[in-house]
Amino acid sequence: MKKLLALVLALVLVCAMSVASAEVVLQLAETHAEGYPTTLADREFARLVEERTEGRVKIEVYSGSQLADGETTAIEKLQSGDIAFTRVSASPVGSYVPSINAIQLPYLYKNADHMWAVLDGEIGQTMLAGIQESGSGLIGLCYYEAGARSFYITQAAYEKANFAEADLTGLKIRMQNNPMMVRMIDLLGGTGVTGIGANEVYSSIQTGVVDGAENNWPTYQNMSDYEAAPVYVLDEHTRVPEILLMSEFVAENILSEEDVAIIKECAKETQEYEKQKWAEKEESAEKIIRESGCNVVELDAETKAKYEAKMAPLYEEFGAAYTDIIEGIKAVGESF
Ligand code: BDP
Repeated sequence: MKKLLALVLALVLVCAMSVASAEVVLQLAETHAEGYPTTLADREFARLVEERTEGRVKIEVYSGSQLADGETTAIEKLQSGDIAFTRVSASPVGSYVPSINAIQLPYLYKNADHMWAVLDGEIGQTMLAGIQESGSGLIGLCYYEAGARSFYITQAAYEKANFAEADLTGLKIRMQNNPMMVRMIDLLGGTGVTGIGANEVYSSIQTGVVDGAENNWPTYQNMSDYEAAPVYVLDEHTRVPEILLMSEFVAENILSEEDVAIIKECAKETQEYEKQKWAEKEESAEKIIRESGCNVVELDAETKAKYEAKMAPLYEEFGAAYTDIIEGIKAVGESF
């Protein structure tokens, strides 16, 4: 009898051990193509996780919006647990976690270093933790660099509006899925159009659904948007970081606490890697665009101040609940 009991116990133990070491395969949804800085970082993240969990957790990276049609869809698939990870812009996250809007208001940062001092500091880390605490079903793992965003339009649209006066009257501009970003265009006199994925902007401009969009140098170049909308007006209205997100459902129901901790640590480590890849890509994208004969319109400080003044109501409309955070961000900027 004792022998039988020992055998059963041993069997249970072996089963438990094989369950604990069973391999879990998870998916990561990425909008950008292979080779783009965020995709490279996703792959580095997957590599680190597999290595550190000794093969228990494998992450498959699906680039080019293969897994989800648009970042909003990807976020929703994380909430339901259909997808474990996604790398998205902070902008669509703001629709689910409004506090995230406080770190992407227009003309909030003096430069990239100022933004990183905030994101790596107490404010940024509190905001990242707030993604889960808000009950969104999402876990913020880390931030990635995404430069400054500026408007790009067709030549006809450029002539129709008055960019020197921050007046976009009559223009339809594709914006990210975030009410704050749509309101931004309202304030300039134009119309914000949402529901168009970053990978659909090129065709939407070509078919006249919109007159243009706004983005950083790498996306403007990588998505070939500069061929459809060759005027790039460098107003640099926002610095919107990227965020690597994890599904809370997956973290709580599929993975061990130990592996979730490893995943969080690996994600943080890829931040510097992405920033390095970003710097290289930003430089090469700018070169390609300038050499292509695009009309790159530089704005002086006085003109940029006109954009800033027109967009200022967003601080009241979307940032009123976060004035302490916003003041904290400005305070960090004093040393930059
Ligand atoms: C790019 C972001 C990407 C967004 C895109 C957009 O890297 O995540 O999908 O902007 O405008 O800069 O939607």
